[in-house]
Amino acid sequence: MKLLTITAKLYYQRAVTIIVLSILITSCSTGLTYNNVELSDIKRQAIASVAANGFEHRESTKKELDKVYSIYWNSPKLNKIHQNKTMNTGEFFKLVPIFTLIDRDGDGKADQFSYSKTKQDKDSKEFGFIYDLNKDGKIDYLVFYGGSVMTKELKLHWFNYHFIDSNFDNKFDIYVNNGAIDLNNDGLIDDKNISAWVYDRDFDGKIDSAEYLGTKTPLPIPVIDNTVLLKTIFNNKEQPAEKIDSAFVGFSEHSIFEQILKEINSKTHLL
Ligand SMILES: [Ca+2]
Ligand SMILES: [Ca+2]
Ligand SMILES: [Ca+2]
Ligand SMILES: [Ca+2]
Repeated sequence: MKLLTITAKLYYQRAVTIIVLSILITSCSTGLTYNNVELSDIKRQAIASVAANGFEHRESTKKELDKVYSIYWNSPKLNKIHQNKTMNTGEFFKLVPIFTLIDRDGDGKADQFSYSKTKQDKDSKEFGFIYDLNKDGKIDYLVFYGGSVMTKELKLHWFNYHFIDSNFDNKFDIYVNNGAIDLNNDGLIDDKNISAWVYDRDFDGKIDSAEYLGTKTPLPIPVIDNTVLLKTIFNNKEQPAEKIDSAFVGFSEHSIFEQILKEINSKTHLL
């Protein structure tokens, strides 16, 4: 009788141990992997590798975070961790008033945001991926979806925009058109690696300098009175360059992207 009780106790303890272990294993692993690496590790490693990169290495930072963007974009999980009416006003937000934060890798923290017409809308093109490079709990690097453009080889290429807060003061000071540049104005992108970079180097909210990178040598773009003329695929022969100012690139207060950054950063507990 005693032996039976001891055996039963042992079985009970073993069963409890197995249950506890499997709970622990399940909670440690999201199961979302890419090439056998956990998605959250891919993001963490990318941030660790680019966080120490200075301004000189901005192109490699861009490439690294683009890689994370496409891996996450192709991952199946779309876990909404916040969804509500936007706190922002203005024409853009009236069209897409629902603000959503999405966890793509299952670590409970937001990797993506979107603005959509309704809560059920799954096809909103107004979305981007977010990074906190200096790990202060605030987003300082945002990659916004652009759309598809045609390459010289007549292949589709998905381009995007990078918005960067390089001095971590919660305001963007670098804007990148990443992959929709058409320097010879033939209606096709010259090279998907060519990007236009626009800078506010003294952080006063106004554009100071700009250049094309990804060309043989950097090509400076003139800045006149807080505006630059960018040769993008969206222009035509009559209007060969797109005139953009500090509001367009998200530098000045109340610009759409400043407001987006503020809204994302107001959800500190989800970042
Ligand atoms: Ca996450
Ligand atoms: Ca940050
Ligand atoms: Ca800044
Ligand atoms: Ca400036």
